[in-house]
Amino acid sequence: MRTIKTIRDVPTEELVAGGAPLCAGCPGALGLKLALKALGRNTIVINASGCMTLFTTFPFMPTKVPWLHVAIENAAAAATGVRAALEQLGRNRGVNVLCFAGDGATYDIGFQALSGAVSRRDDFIYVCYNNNSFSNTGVQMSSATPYGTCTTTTPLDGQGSANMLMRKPMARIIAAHGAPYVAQACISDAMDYMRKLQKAASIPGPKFIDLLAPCPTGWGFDPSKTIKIGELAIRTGAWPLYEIENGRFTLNYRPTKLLPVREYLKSQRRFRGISDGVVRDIQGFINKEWKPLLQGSYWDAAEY
Ligand SMILES: Cc1ncc(C[n+]2csc(CCOP(=O)(O)OP(=O)(O)O)c2C)c(N)n1
Ligand code: SF4
Ligand SMILES: [Mg+2]
Repeated sequence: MRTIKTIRDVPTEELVAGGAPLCAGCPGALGLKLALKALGRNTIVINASGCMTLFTTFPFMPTKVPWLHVAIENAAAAATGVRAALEQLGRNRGVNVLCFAGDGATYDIGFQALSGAVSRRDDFIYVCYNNNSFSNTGVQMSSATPYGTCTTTTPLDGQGSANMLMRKPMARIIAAHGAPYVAQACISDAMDYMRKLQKAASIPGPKFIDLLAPCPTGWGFDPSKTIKIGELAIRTGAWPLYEIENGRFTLNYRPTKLLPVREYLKSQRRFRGISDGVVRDIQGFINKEWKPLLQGSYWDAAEY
């Protein structure tokens, strides 16, 4: 694994071949490609059922590293098993065990397995590619779906409201388990994401990265805009980039001024029709969250 400091260090070798039957502009596909560039060939991928499972529709196998497709509930439990098997075989050294799972699999259906594996201090990297919904089955709300978002199970109610629940603060929940490395990243900042992956790989124990993955199909934007939408999420403060290393919080993107969140919301059909009041609520949540974040008081920040 070559350390990536600048873009020149990024390997040109592709460990994911083209031609997978995912949507154009798919953020999960990009997240996986970048993960394998950062972690290299000595990686075993464990995938929970979701959109990324389409990568490996039998008999096609586009990844040049081993790929274990498991049920939606148990990616982290499978990581425990893979690590134990590697140990028994004496082939443990330098191998990255990478769970690559959606937000539905992570925040909801596979949460118990993840919590257990982190509590046991098993050695794996867990990337949640977070497209804010159960996309593969028709864009249903998950507990990663932010307040104010329309999904097929939280449609507009006629008064400009949609999902009225706050998302689970998953990075914070895993940090509270005592995981040695936890981060939020976004596919639009590839260098930050790959740096985080390499740092995670250098630390023993459970590592968790919540990767914002703007999904053209589920969020309603043109597939050419995936990176742009991720940038807007970062620059409006809707998705802060940070890492928590052995309890030490670092904010990775500190803007002089955040863009108004309306810029982010108006770029996607999933927010079309929400009322000005809901937009004001969201801006209020972000303003409230960023005050403590900028002062380094992570645990005082209620996340949007
Ligand atoms: C126990 C169980 N419930 C439901 C499903 C059906 N299912 C397959 S993929 C999927 C969506 C997963 O959502 P997420 O983890 O966010 O991944 P995404 O589809 O967004 O990539 C669901 C609900 C399943 N495979 N197993
Ligand atoms: S629905 Fe979204 S996450 Fe799923 S394959 Fe399409 S773009 Fe990718
Ligand atoms: Mg999802």
